[in-house]
Amino acid sequence: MSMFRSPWSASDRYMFSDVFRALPVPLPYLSASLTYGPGQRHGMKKSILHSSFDREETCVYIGVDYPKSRLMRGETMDRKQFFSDNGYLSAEGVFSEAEMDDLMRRVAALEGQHTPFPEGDLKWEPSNPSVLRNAFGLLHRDPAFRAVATHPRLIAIVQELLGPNLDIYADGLFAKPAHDGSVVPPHQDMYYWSFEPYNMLTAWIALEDATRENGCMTVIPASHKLGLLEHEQTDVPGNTWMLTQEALCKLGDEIPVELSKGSVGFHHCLTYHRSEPNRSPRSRRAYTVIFMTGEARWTGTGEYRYPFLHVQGKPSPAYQAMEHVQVER
Ligand SMILES: O=C(O)CCC(=O)C(=O)O
Repeated sequence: MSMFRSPWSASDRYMFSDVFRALPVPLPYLSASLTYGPGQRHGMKKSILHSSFDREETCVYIGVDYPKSRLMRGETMDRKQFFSDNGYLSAEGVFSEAEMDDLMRRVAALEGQHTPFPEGDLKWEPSNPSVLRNAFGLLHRDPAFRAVATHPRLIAIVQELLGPNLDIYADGLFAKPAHDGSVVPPHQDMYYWSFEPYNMLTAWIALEDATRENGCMTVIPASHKLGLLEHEQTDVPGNTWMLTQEALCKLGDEIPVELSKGSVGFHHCLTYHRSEPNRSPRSRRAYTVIFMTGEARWTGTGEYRYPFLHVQGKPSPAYQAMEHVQVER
């Protein structure tokens, strides 16, 4: 194994293809994927280019700092591979600050109850009943949320991860007001949902910067590979299930997923995740959209709370069956 530092570290001067061209190996022998971990805030992520370029699996690790604009561009990394290996992915700068500000204004209108909304779709912070903790079914009531949930920039990434046939199962606001936003205990989303196969993901859209201080999500990389684990009931309002102690013991180390405003964190439906209370003076709000593939079948017995939304490609059996089921509103 040889190891050398990139001469372009911390520089924005070269495109990924330039890096490739400059490597001292012929391209046919090079298979590469760009991965990046949590770390620097506001879009500057420490990136590593893993390259396997000869039959002896010699590796070159090159430190490259890619700015936000670079990470946004799909062509520079194998996002599908990263997501399939790790069960999560962060994409920087998918939405603009202005797009997020517009949704934030709409959240504020909901909080002030200036927007008519079914009370059952709103959940308030137990410690502060004037502050929203969750709001569900937003895309069915507000075209601005629907536009973000189905935005081509978002769908392009979801399509990379799940394939071309996409439906939306549900959407919701996950808000943590400054100082008292409450905990979300560790869980796998699939424990809450009634679909097969277990091949769904959540797009967690950061309406504001999400940091360790204000309760960003933490995930355990590759935990989605362990299948559906045992959960037990909690008394946290809105989050009724958490992984059992026994299940938690099987899992590895967790990492925080810090995201700047307008960035999107994706997590697989079996990926362990949780979030801490918000102990900071800054609120942390996220809009989440749950996607399913064209294979998704509904395995539940009850009625659907919200109609599914067909996005593109072949509609799933779950979506098709919905036409025959009364949606409870
Ligand atoms: O926003 C959070 O803190 C938790 C969100 C969550 O559990 C989810 O999106 O599945």
